[in-house]
Amino acid sequence: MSSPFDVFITGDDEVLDLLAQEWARQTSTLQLIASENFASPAVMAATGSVLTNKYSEGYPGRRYYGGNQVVDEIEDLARRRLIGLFGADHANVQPHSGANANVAVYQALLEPGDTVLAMRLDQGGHLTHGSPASMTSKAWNFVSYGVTPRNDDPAAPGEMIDFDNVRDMALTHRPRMIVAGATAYARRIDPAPFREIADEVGALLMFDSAHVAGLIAGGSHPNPVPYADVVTFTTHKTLRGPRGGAILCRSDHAKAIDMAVFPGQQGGPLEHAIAAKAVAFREAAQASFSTYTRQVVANASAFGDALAREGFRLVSGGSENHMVLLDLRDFDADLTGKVAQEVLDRAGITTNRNTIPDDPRSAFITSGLRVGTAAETTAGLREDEFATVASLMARALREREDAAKVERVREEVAELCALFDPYASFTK
Ligand code: DSN
Repeated sequence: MSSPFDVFITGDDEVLDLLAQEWARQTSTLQLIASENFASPAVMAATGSVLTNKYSEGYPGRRYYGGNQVVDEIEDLARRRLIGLFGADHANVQPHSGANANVAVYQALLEPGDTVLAMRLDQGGHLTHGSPASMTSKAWNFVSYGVTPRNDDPAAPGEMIDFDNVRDMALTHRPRMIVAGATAYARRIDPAPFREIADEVGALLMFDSAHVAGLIAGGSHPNPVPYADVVTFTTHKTLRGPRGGAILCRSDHAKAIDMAVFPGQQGGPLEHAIAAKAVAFREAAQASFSTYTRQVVANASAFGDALAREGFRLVSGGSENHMVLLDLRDFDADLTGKVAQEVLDRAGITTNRNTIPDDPRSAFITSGLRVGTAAETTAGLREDEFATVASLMARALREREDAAKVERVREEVAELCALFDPYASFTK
């Protein structure tokens, strides 16, 4: 069956067939990748709109091409809605991705070689937080902070951002910028202590809220805008918009940020994506979106509890956002993240392997698995269903050598998915 969104793709059976396969995959298997979601039909329609035809290098009122009267209004609308959602001075909605947004901020506010203090990739940070594999580490001098050591006492869980380490590193290295925010970290990130440390050493503060932007917009997580000089994020994770990025900043950084995005990093903006961002920002301002984000967080907490009951160790002992980071070694010392991801794929449960703090295995193999609740909460799953998903995951992984048993899990997953149409909630 084709997706209802493919109606205008006629006469191209190869693409139609592949889209139908992907529609079937997304709707008959469980989407647990923490950085994914189901965008609304309105977001998808805007993404596929006539705006894809237009070139509009520059910014509203200052374009290098003619014919941008309507596009100017679209981009202004997106900026206004975004500023309204988070309360910032200035918004740039042109970044094609979160990585572009981060690099544009570095380019805008740093000189080549400046020191930046950010979370290390293997402790939960992002590639653009100065990973050796990223160009960011070649252009700027990244030093890193991490999380506290593992502590299995539930009253004082470890593997939380180590603010003593952040402060020590800041005092030692005197960075020009501190980056808060993470990509594989299941706890709430409080912007206030980052601001205090940044002020103590005279550093700028950038908050990368790619994962939690939707939780912030929905009021389920603290808003970093009053604390940070710049906030970056992606629009397609918990925020549930089109794939893309955005930047919020204080007015004194606005000109430099805009110049760094265009012409510094990018050429023509994707105005169809910007229209879709505008749609998503309006959706995120509704009361129903706050309800959704509260459920995302409640689901992740319940999912983590259920996974712990199945014998998985939760990195940091729990979840306060939309994700759970699992250490697989307590469940099965021989089970790697790579094998777990592959087995779960066969069982119709889509996840991603992830390094965990102090992981003895490589980033390609890993001892961890990251799961998230944003997408399947959109589809309507609640705490009870996430407990069922935890037991399906555990069964598939325990019985991974028995293809028939893994196939039985896949059938049960399909039965569960058949009860939860990800697009039903948008038509209620
Ligand atoms: N790597 C993406 C994620 O899944 O978190 C962020 O860029």
